[in-house]
Parts: sequence; structure tokens; C-alpha cells
Amino acid sequence: MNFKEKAKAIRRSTIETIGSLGVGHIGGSLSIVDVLVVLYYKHMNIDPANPKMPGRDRLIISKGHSGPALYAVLADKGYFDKSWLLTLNRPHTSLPSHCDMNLTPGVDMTTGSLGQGFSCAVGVAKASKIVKDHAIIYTIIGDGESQEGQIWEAGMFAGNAKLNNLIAFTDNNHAQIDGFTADINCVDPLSKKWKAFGWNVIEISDGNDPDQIDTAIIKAKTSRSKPTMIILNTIKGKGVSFIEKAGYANHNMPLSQDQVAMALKELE
Ligand SMILES: Cc1ncc(C[n+]2csc(CCOP(=O)(O)OP(=O)(O)O)c2C)c(N)n1
Ligand SMILES: [Mg+2]
Repeated sequence: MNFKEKAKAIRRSTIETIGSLGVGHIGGSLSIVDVLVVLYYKHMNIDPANPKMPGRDRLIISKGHSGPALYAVLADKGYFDKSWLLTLNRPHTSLPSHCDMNLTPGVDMTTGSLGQGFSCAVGVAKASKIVKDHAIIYTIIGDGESQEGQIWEAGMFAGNAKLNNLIAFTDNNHAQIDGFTADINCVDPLSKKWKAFGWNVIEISDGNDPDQIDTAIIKAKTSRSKPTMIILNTIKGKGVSFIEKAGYANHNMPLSQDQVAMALKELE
């Protein structure tokens, strides 16, 4: 699998999906494409023909507004027809802008209220230990989301419960909805905080580099007694220069058809 080519294709599809509506959570969708690609095309034990396969690995995107990137991956994996992508967030759609496990095949948790998805991931990891199904539970949180108290309550429990079947990622793109995270309520030093909560921590300098992500996941799977937090230092809007340059304004950004064409050209 050529991760970089696949990531480009998923970014194109994400742009087309959001472009069909004309507005959406572009920044936080594009920043997680690389981790999604490494998970879905290499690591996860899943079956698109049987989305609820018992004992499957799970991905819970706690920053649930990044649904469009996940939908691009799920369509490409064959969970549903690619034509669904053009129904994003329209009335009666199966693809709302925030993830919904009751509407979309392949979505493992309903998320969008920041902090809650991560708590659910910890609960699912604990349940998996109890039933001994040997699943790995993956979850992605945002850096802005890490300001939520609920993140730290759940994180404390996961460390104490020694949930080594839980592999979390922080999409550390340094921006949130209306500003840079450091200016609003700085969450640093993330690495030291997670270590203090009993987690194994791996920090990746380029969180948009699939090879670094792959290496980190391989290492995380060897953890014997701790959950692992992989801190991805990413770029919000990664892959399209005018979207990257918009900074935090790309959080929920309008996209004209000319801009869609420009973005697709850059991602050829
Ligand atoms: C509990 C809660 N408060 C506020 C919001 C509104 N909201 C949606 S996204 C967002 C910013 C999140 O920033 P971050 O976690 O860094 O996400 P990313 O940069 O990856 O988009 C906010 C405040 C929400 N969805 N849930
Ligand atoms: Mg952020």
C-alpha cells in the first residue's frame, strides 16, 4: 500500500464531499487523513461487508466534526456507495457532519460533543478486556478538545485500569474553532500530562507522515500494561495550501466551486 497516494485520494474525496455542500469542517478533517489511512489500510481488523463483526477493532473519532474524512475512507473501503458522499449533511442523509453510529455503516460511536467520544472509547476498551475479544480500540481526540475535563477523567481511569488495548491519538494541529489553542487555553505539555496519567506516550514530529504513524502504532501494540497516547503534530487543513494558510479560519470553512477545483488540482 502506497500510503501517500492513498492519503491524496482520500483528501480529494474529502474536498469533493465538503465541496458538494459548500461548507464544512475542512481543517480538522484534512489533518487526520494520514492516521485514518494507516489505520484502515493496514492495522485495523475489520470487515466492510460485516460492519458489526464481533471482536472487530474500533475507531472512535471523538472530535466527531471530522466525519467527512472518515466517510471518504469508509466509502473507499466499500462500507457504502461513494454516491452517498454527495449527500453530506443534507436532510435525511446517512452522513451527517458529525459521526453517528446509528446512521452510517462503519461508524463505531456517535460523537460530536467534545470529550464524550473519548470516554466511550475507554469504556469500550474496558468492555473488550472483560469479554476477552482481543480487539484494539483506537480513538482520536483534538488538542482543543483536550481542554475538556472529561478527557482527563477518562484518561485517569484508562491508566489505572491498564488498558493496553487502547491506542489514542491527539490531532495536535494547534488550532481550535476560533483561535490557536495556545492563546485560548494552552494544553501543553501534553506528553508530560499523559505520562503522569499512567500512559505510554509516543510523540511524532510530523503527524501527517504515514510512515512515522505506522511505526508508532506498531510500537503501541507492544505495550504490556498501559494505554498509549500518540501525539500527532499535524497541520490543520493539511494538503491544500490556501486552506492551510487560512489557519484556524479553516475550522468550518465555506468552499466555492472554484476553490474545490483549485484544491483538487493541488492534490493531483
Ligand atoms: C462540548 C462541546 N463544546 C463545544 C463544541 C463546539 N466545537 C466544535 S469543534 C470545536 C473545536 C475543537 O478543536 P479541536 O479539538 O482542536 O479540533 P480540530 O482542530 O481537530 O478541528 C468546538 C469548540 C462541541 N462540539 N462540543
Ligand atoms: Mg485542533
